[in-house]
Amino acid sequence: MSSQSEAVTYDLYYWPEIQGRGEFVRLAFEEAGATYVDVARLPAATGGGVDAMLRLMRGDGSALTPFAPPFVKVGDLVIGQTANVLQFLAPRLGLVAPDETSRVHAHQLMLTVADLVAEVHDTHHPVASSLYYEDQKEEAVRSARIFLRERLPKYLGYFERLLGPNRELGSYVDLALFQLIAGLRYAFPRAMQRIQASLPGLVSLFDRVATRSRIAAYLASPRRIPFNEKGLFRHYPELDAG
Ligand SMILES: N[C@@H](CCC(=O)N[C@@H](CS)C(=O)NCC(=O)O)C(=O)O
Repeated sequence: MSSQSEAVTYDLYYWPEIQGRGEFVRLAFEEAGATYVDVARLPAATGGGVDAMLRLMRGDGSALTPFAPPFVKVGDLVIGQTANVLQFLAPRLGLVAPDETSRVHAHQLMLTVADLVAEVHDTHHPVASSLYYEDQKEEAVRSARIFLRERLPKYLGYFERLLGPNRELGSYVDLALFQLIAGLRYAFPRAMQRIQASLPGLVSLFDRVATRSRIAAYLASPRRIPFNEKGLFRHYPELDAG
């Protein structure tokens, strides 16, 4: 895969205190060694902060206004939707083979990752995103139980079959699968202990991505925000049916 990294600076806009969906984009930048600014994590005095992000989301008429973060700004271009952002960035960062089939298949898989991510979110917010977890805990317990029993093994089994033993997909989707496993292990340690026993390909991919030099350096740096209970992958022991 030839790297087409350009000497450009990418502005990433995402919530500053969580990994969330923004982490899929951060990992791509980090793996490529790209120059990027995590705008909302900078002080407002230097043009950063959440307000800078919200200003772009209100729209100023010069770019297609994104509905929600993460989004990326390159020059005048503003691009939203995680999978779409990665589809745009990957050829520029050398994170996908340049042929059409490779790009379309990587995008297809990233959209499947996005579907799974939405279901993970719905385990702790099954009724409404606007309600507190505590106000939908009963439904969350039920939702998480079914997710862990039926949906998660189905999704991960699918990715495992694609990977085969000791293989990588060879695109940014490998980074996304790494992040999925990291997040799922944080949120559901007991259930993942059981489920991952039949996922040797994904476990091996996780280990190998974690030790890639740029990713290892990133994970050890303060740029990697720790998982927490404000993000996408939340650890609530009552949701982690073993
Ligand atoms: N489908 C979008 C979902 C974006 C999304 O839900 N972003 C969250 C943070 S991870 C958000 O801030 N949503 C605000 C909202 O939905 O009102 C994507 O994959 O990027």
